[in-house]
Amino acid sequence: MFFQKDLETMSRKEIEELQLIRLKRLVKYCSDNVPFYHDRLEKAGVTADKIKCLEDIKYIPYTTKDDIRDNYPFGLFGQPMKNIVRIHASSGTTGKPTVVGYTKKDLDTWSDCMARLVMAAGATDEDIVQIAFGYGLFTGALGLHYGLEKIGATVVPTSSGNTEKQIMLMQDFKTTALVSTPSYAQYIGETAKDLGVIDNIHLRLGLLGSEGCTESMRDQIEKTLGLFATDNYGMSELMGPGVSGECELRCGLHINEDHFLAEIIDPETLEVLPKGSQGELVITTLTKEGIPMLRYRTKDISKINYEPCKCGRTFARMDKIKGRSDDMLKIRGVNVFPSQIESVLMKFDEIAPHYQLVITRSNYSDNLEVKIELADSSLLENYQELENLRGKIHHNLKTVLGIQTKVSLVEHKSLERFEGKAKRIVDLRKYE
Ligand code: DLL
Repeated sequence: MFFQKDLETMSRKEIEELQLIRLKRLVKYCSDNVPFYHDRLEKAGVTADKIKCLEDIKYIPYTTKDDIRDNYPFGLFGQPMKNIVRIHASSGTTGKPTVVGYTKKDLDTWSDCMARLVMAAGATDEDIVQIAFGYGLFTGALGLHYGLEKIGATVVPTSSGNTEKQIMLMQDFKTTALVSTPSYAQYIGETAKDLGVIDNIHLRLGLLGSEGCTESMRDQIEKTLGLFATDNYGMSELMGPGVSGECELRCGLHINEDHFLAEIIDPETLEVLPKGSQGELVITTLTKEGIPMLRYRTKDISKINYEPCKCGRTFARMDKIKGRSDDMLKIRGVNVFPSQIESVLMKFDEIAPHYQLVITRSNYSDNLEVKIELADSSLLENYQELENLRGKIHHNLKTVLGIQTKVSLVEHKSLERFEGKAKRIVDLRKYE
């Protein structure tokens, strides 16, 4: 089933012609409306006229998360605030979040993109869909919410958490589709089993995303919940979910190429790689007004197949995300950068600049332990002071990361030292 069949089945030539027109228009838009881009493009000698074919995109400088941070909060917006109708945010690399804004037209485009992907996955207007992504600054819930409403599905905005109630409503409403992270879907499944109500669950479809999911984890989720699950990819800086998603054939995630121009680059040399290579995904948002992105470095590793899909869609398909070219972690669906943690820790004189992040998984949920070395072990002798310090660090980490952590203060010089690049992350999660 298609939402916008004429667009989703354009020939490669038509897609590329449309992308070129939009790319040229975008370069002018960015130069005219965003001082940051104006200066960058001028310095690089790029004008819309210089872009004669899609390959000429190589003249445009990359944009990174740091550029958004340096222009916090609204500096990269392409429209005055009176035209911005929605704000979302995700984790920044230090204390401040990465903020994005949408115009009315952006919200329309977003729901169209989402509507295409949920229909490609098999959702219909007969579905009753429980959205178990957190509503709020995170883009996941509202992105799917609007897309599903657009196709006429019945949306139940349960948000994340409160699992038993989630399961009760699932039975009472005869919910047919679940929107969540793979790990939350797995947890819901296990809880329903433990409660002895798994046979009363009527789910047939899982629209999963926002974090990695191996095929074996997906198998497990499908078996437990008795549904068919697709993978959906996106990021706040680009729009949120709606960038790409699997169709029912599940052989790659269709990129909404009329709105997103994708490239694959070598994250070390920053060279554009030949079609079909694996590398870092770079995306240019071709139509976004609120916060347009020129060649945004996603840091996600994937590759792209440009062959038309047997489902009839011609939009290129990206592989499931293979990893990251930076050290960002997804913990309980939330992006966590070690640099955010470091920025909190460095404010405390009582601790040494040595820490370790240990990530484990229990009950289908991630746990983050932050082990921090004391600057002076004498503090260990004063329990009350130690607890006060632990409490303060815990509070500040919660404020910056938005998730709970376990803070462990350890003796001076007890953490490993490194001669080369420090290895501070110990990721013990097992998905298989
Ligand atoms: O996670 C947007 C989203 C919401 C996508 C709901 C799909 C469904 P952020 O919070 O900005 O946005 O996180 C973006 O999450 O750069 C990837 O590293 C990771 N990510 C997102 N989707 C997937 C996926 C949303 N399907 C970051 N598989 C991205 C693996 C994913 N990683």
